[in-house]
Amino acid sequence: NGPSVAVVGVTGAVGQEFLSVLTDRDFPYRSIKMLASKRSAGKQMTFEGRNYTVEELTADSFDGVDIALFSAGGSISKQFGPAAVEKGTIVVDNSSAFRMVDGVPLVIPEVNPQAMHGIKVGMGKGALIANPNCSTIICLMAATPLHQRAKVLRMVVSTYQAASGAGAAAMEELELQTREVLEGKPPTCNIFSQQYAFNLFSHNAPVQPNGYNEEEMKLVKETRKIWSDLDVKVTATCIRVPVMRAHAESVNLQFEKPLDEDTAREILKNAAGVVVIDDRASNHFPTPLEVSNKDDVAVGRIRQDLSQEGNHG
Ligand code: 2RA
Repeated sequence: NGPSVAVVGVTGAVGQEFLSVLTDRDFPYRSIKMLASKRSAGKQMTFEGRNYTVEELTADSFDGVDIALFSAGGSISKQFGPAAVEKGTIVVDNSSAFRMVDGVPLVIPEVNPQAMHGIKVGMGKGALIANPNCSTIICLMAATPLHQRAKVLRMVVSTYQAASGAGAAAMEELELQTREVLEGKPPTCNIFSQQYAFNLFSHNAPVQPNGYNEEEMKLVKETRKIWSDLDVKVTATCIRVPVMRAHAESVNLQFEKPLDEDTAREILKNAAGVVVIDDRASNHFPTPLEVSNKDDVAVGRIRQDLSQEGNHG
Protein backbone atom coordinates (compact mmCIF):
# COMPACT_ATOMS: atom_id res chain seq x y z
CA ASN A 1 0.00 0.00 0.00
CA GLY A 2 1.02 3.66 0.37
CA PRO A 3 1.11 6.38 -2.27
CA SER A 4 2.35 5.99 -5.82
CA VAL A 5 5.49 8.04 -6.32
CA ALA A 6 7.33 9.45 -9.32
CA VAL A 7 10.90 10.74 -9.23
CA VAL A 8 11.56 13.32 -11.94
CA GLY A 9 15.24 13.68 -12.78
CA VAL A 10 16.00 10.30 -11.30
CA THR A 11 19.43 9.98 -12.95
CA GLY A 12 20.69 13.27 -11.46
CA ALA A 13 22.50 13.79 -8.16
CA VAL A 14 19.35 14.93 -6.34
CA GLY A 15 17.18 12.27 -8.00
CA GLN A 16 19.49 9.63 -6.62
CA GLU A 17 19.31 11.27 -3.19
CA PHE A 18 15.50 11.18 -3.34
CA LEU A 19 15.73 7.42 -3.74
CA SER A 20 18.19 7.03 -0.86
CA VAL A 21 15.92 9.07 1.39
CA LEU A 22 12.90 6.92 0.48
CA THR A 23 14.94 3.91 1.58
CA ASP A 24 16.42 5.54 4.69
CA ARG A 25 12.99 6.68 5.86
CA ASP A 26 11.36 3.40 4.95
CA PHE A 27 8.84 5.36 2.90
CA PRO A 28 5.79 3.18 2.27
CA TYR A 29 5.19 3.62 -1.46
CA ARG A 30 2.81 1.51 -3.55
CA SER A 31 4.69 1.99 -6.80
CA ILE A 32 7.48 4.18 -8.10
CA LYS A 33 8.13 5.64 -11.54
CA MET A 34 11.64 6.58 -12.58
CA LEU A 35 11.37 9.59 -14.89
CA ALA A 36 14.06 11.48 -16.77
CA SER A 37 14.76 13.18 -20.08
CA LYS A 38 14.63 11.34 -23.40
CA ARG A 39 18.41 10.97 -23.21
CA SER A 40 18.21 8.76 -20.14
CA ALA A 41 15.01 6.95 -21.06
CA GLY A 42 15.47 3.21 -21.40
CA LYS A 43 18.29 3.00 -18.83
CA GLN A 44 17.93 0.10 -16.45
CA MET A 45 18.20 0.62 -12.72
CA THR A 46 17.67 -1.39 -9.57
CA PHE A 47 16.05 0.07 -6.50
CA GLU A 48 15.26 -1.84 -3.32
CA GLY A 49 15.73 -5.15 -5.09
CA ARG A 50 13.46 -4.36 -8.05
CA ASN A 51 14.43 -3.57 -11.63
CA TYR A 52 13.14 -0.41 -13.26
CA THR A 53 13.39 1.11 -16.72
CA VAL A 54 13.85 4.87 -16.71
CA GLU A 55 10.87 6.37 -18.55
CA GLU A 56 10.82 9.54 -20.60
CA LEU A 57 9.06 12.38 -18.80
CA THR A 58 5.90 13.44 -20.66
CA ALA A 59 2.66 15.17 -19.72
CA ASP A 60 1.06 11.72 -19.37
CA SER A 61 3.66 10.51 -16.86
CA PHE A 62 1.54 11.55 -13.90
CA ASP A 63 -1.63 9.54 -14.45
CA GLY A 64 -2.34 7.86 -11.11
CA VAL A 65 0.73 9.39 -9.41
CA ASP A 66 0.08 10.66 -5.85
CA ILE A 67 3.44 12.31 -5.16
CA ALA A 68 6.05 13.51 -7.64
CA LEU A 69 9.50 14.56 -6.48
CA PHE A 70 10.98 16.95 -9.05
CA SER A 71 14.63 17.80 -9.47
CA ALA A 72 15.35 18.27 -13.15
CA GLY A 73 15.87 22.02 -13.34
CA GLY A 74 13.51 24.99 -13.29
CA SER A 75 12.36 24.79 -16.89
CA ILE A 76 11.28 21.13 -16.56
CA SER A 77 9.42 22.01 -13.35
CA LYS A 78 7.66 24.88 -15.10
CA GLN A 79 6.78 22.70 -18.08
CA PHE A 80 5.54 19.63 -16.21
CA GLY A 81 4.80 20.68 -12.59
CA PRO A 82 1.43 22.35 -13.25
CA ALA A 83 0.42 19.48 -15.59
CA ALA A 84 1.11 17.01 -12.79
CA VAL A 85 -0.92 19.09 -10.31
CA GLU A 86 -3.81 19.06 -12.81
CA LYS A 87 -3.73 15.27 -12.68
CA GLY A 88 -4.13 15.35 -8.89
CA THR A 89 -0.44 14.85 -8.06
CA ILE A 90 1.25 16.54 -5.11
CA VAL A 91 4.47 17.91 -6.56
CA VAL A 92 7.45 18.56 -4.31
CA ASP A 93 9.77 20.72 -6.39
CA ASN A 94 13.46 21.18 -5.69
CA SER A 95 13.97 23.84 -8.37
CA SER A 96 13.65 27.58 -7.90
CA ALA A 97 10.75 27.78 -10.41
CA PHE A 98 7.89 28.24 -7.93
CA ARG A 99 9.62 29.11 -4.66
CA MET A 100 8.68 32.75 -4.61
CA VAL A 101 5.25 32.34 -6.24
CA ASP A 102 2.46 33.57 -3.96
CA GLY A 103 0.33 30.71 -2.72
CA VAL A 104 3.03 28.06 -3.27
CA PRO A 105 4.20 26.86 0.14
CA LEU A 106 7.98 27.09 0.55
CA VAL A 107 8.65 24.43 3.13
CA ILE A 108 11.37 23.08 5.38
CA PRO A 109 9.42 20.36 7.22
CA GLU A 110 11.17 20.97 10.57
CA VAL A 111 10.69 24.74 10.27
CA ASN A 112 7.32 25.61 8.75
CA PRO A 113 5.19 22.49 8.19
CA GLN A 114 2.11 24.64 8.83
CA ALA A 115 2.65 26.16 5.36
CA MET A 116 1.42 22.83 3.88
CA HIS A 117 -1.85 22.95 5.82
CA GLY A 118 -4.70 21.40 3.83
CA ILE A 119 -2.44 19.48 1.43
CA LYS A 120 -3.15 15.77 1.81
CA VAL A 121 -1.97 12.73 -0.09
CA GLY A 122 -4.62 10.40 -1.46
CA MET A 123 -7.43 12.96 -1.78
CA GLY A 124 -6.91 13.18 -5.54
CA LYS A 125 -6.25 16.90 -5.22
CA GLY A 126 -2.95 18.10 -6.62
CA ALA A 127 -0.73 20.76 -5.10
CA LEU A 128 2.66 22.30 -5.57
CA ILE A 129 5.12 22.47 -2.68
CA ALA A 130 8.52 24.07 -3.19
CA ASN A 131 11.55 23.31 -1.11
CA PRO A 132 14.03 26.12 -0.55
CA ASN A 133 17.54 26.40 -1.88
CA CYS A 134 20.10 24.26 -0.07
CA SER A 135 21.83 27.24 1.55
CA THR A 136 18.56 28.50 2.99
CA ILE A 137 17.56 25.10 4.33
CA ILE A 138 20.85 24.58 6.18
CA CYS A 139 20.84 28.09 7.58
CA LEU A 140 17.24 28.08 8.78
CA MET A 141 17.41 24.62 10.32
CA ALA A 142 19.86 26.12 12.80
CA ALA A 143 18.61 29.70 12.96
CA THR A 144 14.87 29.04 13.34
CA PRO A 145 14.88 27.47 16.83
CA LEU A 146 16.95 30.45 18.01
CA HIS A 147 14.70 32.86 16.12
CA GLN A 148 11.68 31.38 17.89
CA ARG A 149 13.31 32.13 21.26
CA ALA A 150 14.94 35.51 20.72
CA LYS A 151 13.83 36.80 17.28
CA VAL A 152 16.48 37.32 14.67
CA LEU A 153 16.75 40.92 13.49
CA ARG A 154 19.75 40.50 11.21
CA MET A 155 21.60 37.56 9.74
CA VAL A 156 25.02 37.57 8.01
CA VAL A 157 25.70 34.34 6.15
CA SER A 158 28.85 33.13 4.37
CA THR A 159 28.68 29.83 2.56
CA TYR A 160 31.27 27.21 1.61
CA GLN A 161 29.37 25.24 -1.03
CA ALA A 162 30.32 21.80 -2.25
CA ALA A 163 30.35 20.39 -5.77
CA SER A 164 27.27 18.25 -5.06
CA GLY A 165 25.06 21.36 -5.04
CA ALA A 166 25.92 21.91 -8.70
CA GLY A 167 25.00 18.33 -9.63
CA ALA A 168 26.61 15.03 -10.52
CA ALA A 169 28.56 16.49 -13.46
CA ALA A 170 30.21 19.07 -11.18
CA MET A 171 31.28 16.34 -8.79
CA GLU A 172 32.79 14.42 -11.69
CA GLU A 173 34.55 17.58 -12.87
CA LEU A 174 36.08 18.18 -9.44
CA GLU A 175 37.42 14.63 -9.36
CA LEU A 176 38.74 14.83 -12.91
CA GLN A 177 40.37 18.23 -12.35
CA THR A 178 42.03 17.06 -9.14
CA ARG A 179 43.61 14.19 -11.04
CA GLU A 180 44.59 16.43 -13.96
CA VAL A 181 46.22 19.06 -11.75
CA LEU A 182 48.17 16.45 -9.81
CA GLU A 183 49.38 15.03 -13.12
CA GLY A 184 50.43 18.50 -14.29
CA LYS A 185 47.76 18.65 -17.00
CA PRO A 186 45.48 21.64 -17.69
CA PRO A 187 42.15 21.14 -15.88
CA THR A 188 39.00 20.45 -17.90
CA CYS A 189 36.50 23.26 -17.24
CA ASN A 190 33.07 22.29 -18.58
CA ILE A 191 30.71 22.91 -15.69
CA PHE A 192 32.50 25.88 -14.14
CA SER A 193 34.31 28.51 -16.15
CA GLN A 194 37.43 28.35 -13.99
CA GLN A 195 39.63 25.84 -12.19
CA TYR A 196 37.76 24.33 -9.24
CA ALA A 197 40.27 21.82 -7.86
CA PHE A 198 42.72 23.45 -5.39
CA ASN A 199 40.80 26.72 -5.75
CA LEU A 200 37.62 28.46 -4.59
CA PHE A 201 35.48 31.10 -6.21
CA SER A 202 32.41 33.24 -5.85
CA HIS A 203 29.29 31.12 -6.44
CA ASN A 204 28.62 30.42 -10.12
CA ALA A 205 25.06 31.86 -10.06
CA PRO A 206 24.63 35.02 -12.16
CA VAL A 207 25.55 38.28 -10.46
CA GLN A 208 22.72 40.82 -10.29
CA PRO A 209 22.97 44.59 -10.77
CA ASN A 210 23.07 45.01 -6.95
CA GLY A 211 26.34 43.04 -6.83
CA TYR A 212 24.83 40.00 -5.13
CA ASN A 213 24.58 36.74 -7.04
CA GLU A 214 21.30 34.84 -7.31
CA GLU A 215 22.38 32.25 -4.76
CA GLU A 216 22.91 35.02 -2.20
CA MET A 217 19.57 36.66 -2.97
CA LYS A 218 17.80 33.32 -2.45
CA LEU A 219 18.93 33.42 1.17
CA VAL A 220 17.47 36.90 1.52
CA LYS A 221 14.10 36.29 -0.17
CA GLU A 222 13.43 32.71 0.92
CA THR A 223 14.17 33.45 4.59
CA ARG A 224 11.59 36.24 4.54
CA LYS A 225 8.96 33.98 3.00
CA ILE A 226 9.61 30.98 5.26
CA TRP A 227 9.63 33.07 8.44
CA SER A 228 6.75 35.26 7.16
CA ASP A 229 8.93 38.16 8.22
CA LEU A 230 9.51 40.82 5.62
CA ASP A 231 11.64 42.88 8.01
CA VAL A 232 14.38 40.39 8.81
CA LYS A 233 17.67 41.72 7.47
CA VAL A 234 19.78 39.16 5.62
CA THR A 235 23.07 39.55 3.77
CA ALA A 236 25.01 36.68 2.24
CA THR A 237 28.25 35.81 0.49
CA CYS A 238 28.21 32.47 -1.33
CA ILE A 239 31.41 30.69 -2.25
CA ARG A 240 32.04 27.43 -4.08
CA VAL A 241 34.75 25.38 -2.39
CA PRO A 242 36.42 22.22 -3.75
CA VAL A 243 34.62 19.83 -1.44
CA MET A 244 32.71 16.90 -2.90
CA ARG A 245 29.56 16.92 -0.74
CA ALA A 246 27.88 18.90 2.05
CA HIS A 247 27.73 22.67 2.18
CA ALA A 248 29.05 24.58 5.19
CA GLU A 249 28.03 28.04 6.38
CA SER A 250 29.05 30.70 8.83
CA VAL A 251 25.90 32.29 10.26
CA ASN A 252 26.09 35.43 12.39
CA LEU A 253 22.78 36.23 14.09
CA GLN A 254 21.70 39.42 15.80
CA PHE A 255 18.69 38.98 18.09
CA GLU A 256 16.05 41.28 19.48
CA LYS A 257 16.15 39.63 22.93
CA PRO A 258 19.24 38.56 24.86
CA LEU A 259 20.44 35.01 24.18
CA ASP A 260 23.55 33.55 25.77
CA GLU A 261 25.61 30.87 24.08
CA ASP A 262 24.77 28.09 26.56
CA THR A 263 21.07 28.64 26.04
CA ALA A 264 21.59 28.72 22.29
CA ARG A 265 23.52 25.43 22.46
CA GLU A 266 20.76 23.79 24.53
CA ILE A 267 18.07 24.99 22.13
CA LEU A 268 20.02 23.59 19.19
CA LYS A 269 20.62 20.26 20.94
CA ASN A 270 16.86 19.87 21.26
CA ALA A 271 16.01 21.04 17.75
CA ALA A 272 14.61 18.45 15.33
CA GLY A 273 17.03 17.59 12.54
CA VAL A 274 19.96 19.39 14.19
CA VAL A 275 23.02 17.88 15.88
CA VAL A 276 25.52 19.92 17.85
CA ILE A 277 29.22 19.18 17.33
CA ASP A 278 30.92 21.85 19.38
CA ASP A 279 33.95 20.45 21.16
CA ARG A 280 36.32 23.33 21.85
CA ALA A 281 38.80 21.27 23.87
CA SER A 282 39.67 19.05 20.92
CA ASN A 283 38.92 21.67 18.27
CA HIS A 284 36.29 19.39 16.83
CA PHE A 285 33.47 21.06 14.93
CA PRO A 286 31.29 19.97 11.97
CA THR A 287 33.09 19.05 8.74
CA PRO A 288 31.67 18.17 5.32
CA LEU A 289 33.23 14.71 5.46
CA GLU A 290 31.51 13.96 8.74
CA VAL A 291 28.06 15.04 7.66
CA SER A 292 28.06 13.74 4.07
CA ASN A 293 25.21 11.33 3.37
CA LYS A 294 23.49 12.23 6.63
CA ASP A 295 20.25 14.16 6.96
CA ASP A 296 20.83 16.23 10.09
CA VAL A 297 22.38 19.69 10.00
CA ALA A 298 25.45 19.79 12.25
CA VAL A 299 26.11 23.01 14.17
CA GLY A 300 29.26 24.12 15.97
CA ARG A 301 31.47 27.11 16.83
CA ILE A 302 28.54 28.49 18.83
CA ARG A 303 29.70 31.69 20.48
CA GLN A 304 28.79 35.26 21.35
CA ASP A 305 29.79 37.89 18.82
CA LEU A 306 32.51 39.90 20.57
CA SER A 307 31.95 42.84 18.27
CA GLN A 308 28.48 43.41 19.72
CA GLU A 309 28.04 45.66 22.71
CA GLY A 310 27.76 43.86 26.03
CA ASN A 311 29.64 40.75 24.84
CA HIS A 312 33.08 40.41 26.43
CA GLY A 313 35.95 38.12 25.59
C1 2RA B 1 24.23 25.03 -5.24
N1 2RA B 1 22.07 26.05 -5.25
O1 2RA B 1 24.65 25.84 -6.03
C2 2RA B 1 22.78 24.82 -5.33
C3 2RA B 1 22.22 23.77 -4.50
N2 2RA B 1 20.81 23.72 -4.51
O2 2RA B 1 24.97 24.45 -4.46
